Amino acid sequence: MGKVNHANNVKNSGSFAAGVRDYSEEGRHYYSPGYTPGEEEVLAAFRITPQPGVSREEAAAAVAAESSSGTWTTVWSDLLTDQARYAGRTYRIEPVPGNEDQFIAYIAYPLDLFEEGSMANLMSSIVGNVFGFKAVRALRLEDLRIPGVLLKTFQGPPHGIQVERDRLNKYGRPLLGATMKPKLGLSAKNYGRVVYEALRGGLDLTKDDENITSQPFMRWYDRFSFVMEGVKKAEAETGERKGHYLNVTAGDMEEMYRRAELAKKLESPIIMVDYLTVGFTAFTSLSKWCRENGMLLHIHRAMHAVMDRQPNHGIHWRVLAKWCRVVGGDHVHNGTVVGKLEGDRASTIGINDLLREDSIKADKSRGIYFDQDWHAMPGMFPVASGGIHVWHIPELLHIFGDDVILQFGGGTLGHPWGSAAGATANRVALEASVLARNEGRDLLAEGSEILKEAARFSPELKKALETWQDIRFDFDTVDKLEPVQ
Ligand code: RUB
Ligand code: CA
Repeated sequence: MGKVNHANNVKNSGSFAAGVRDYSEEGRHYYSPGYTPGEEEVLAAFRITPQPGVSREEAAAAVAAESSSGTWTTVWSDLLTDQARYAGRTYRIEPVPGNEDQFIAYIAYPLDLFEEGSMANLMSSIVGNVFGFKAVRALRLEDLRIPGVLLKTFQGPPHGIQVERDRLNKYGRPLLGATMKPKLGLSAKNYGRVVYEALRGGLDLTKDDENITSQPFMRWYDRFSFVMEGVKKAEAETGERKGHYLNVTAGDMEEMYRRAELAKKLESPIIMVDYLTVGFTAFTSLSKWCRENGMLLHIHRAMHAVMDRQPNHGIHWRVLAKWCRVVGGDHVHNGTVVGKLEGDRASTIGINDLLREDSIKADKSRGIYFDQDWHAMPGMFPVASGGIHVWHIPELLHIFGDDVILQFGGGTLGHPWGSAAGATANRVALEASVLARNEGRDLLAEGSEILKEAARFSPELKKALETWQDIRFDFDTVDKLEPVQ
């Protein structure tokens, strides 16, 4: 038995587990340069950093093998099936400009490898054991093309952008929201009051923060009741539809359904879930419940940075975002570009399109490796949230366009005159920016002018502009796209 060799045409090129397996004959499927993937295959782009001494071809073949049908040694039972049919194939290898240690491997997986409608199964294959594989120092899933035949076995967003606009009766502008603060510690009655103040001041939607569930200081039943009292009062006073994302995240599925049922009974238009911390199977069940019960679903992405922030290891956010649309949310956080949290500009805009459009073309300058058609799956609202305030509004409108939810937590509740004034300031700034854009003005060049003009008629906006005049988050991005060659 020779050295491990995952590719028959790179004989004995590596030795990360010498003598364990000779892939020379049966392993040829895992490394098939020039192979043309079929329309029905799942395609992955992995950033691979091999161990010293392991060739690119061998590392790529090893990743393809471990994430599909192979294992570390030859097993007699391989001969009982057709390995050619079930192997993942590396069909292309690309260098990473400016980084000799890494390369991109494109792998095609046959449709046969995946169960219909199971994100858990897809993940266990493609981002499963392979991430701990010793032959690679680091591994990152940059993008994943899900073929139409597999995509259509998933539900997708319970309702989507157009249905939400119709239900809320709001058109032609971004929706305006806010995360309620302090995140933890308010009693239910005070919390409901904070919601009411923000909504009556001009917001469309308010939101539980990711870690509010049912703590001793505010159990979920009381929170839901007082919040909906606030929502209804604000609706009655303003004559507009309003909503609050009631977080139903809980320790088990039965409890999540119980909370969702109360939200429905109280006529909340929307609930929310932390889709990564509850897990994809729980998320799938809740998403189906939302479609069946006419409930909108907001998705918080708490924990995403654990998986997506390291540039050389983990799962890129664009993949986690795609999985969110596949399984089904109506909104998902996608960063702000300008705010307090990490997010490269071109990449964030590319992901907005992946969330909203019917079909997206591969474009490496935006980090998109594959064409992705959504086959009539509704689009989701990206949510821009995290350290944004009124000065950012013209630029946010320029970056995101109309189909976005702009959420100002600190930027609403931090207004010196209270959250109703903070909400009014943001609503006036947003409507003035939309009007200016529709009149053909340049939001980037004239943004400050547009806001200052509007502030002449809005003391709340004037005060907000003074308060957040010098607050910026000018830090270097950790996870940058490399230049396209
Ligand atoms: C917003 C907030 C949200 C984050 C989520 O508070 O705490 O949980 O925006 O992050 P504030 P992301 O508006 O006061 O900063 O949107 O990147 O997932
Ligand atoms: Ca938060």
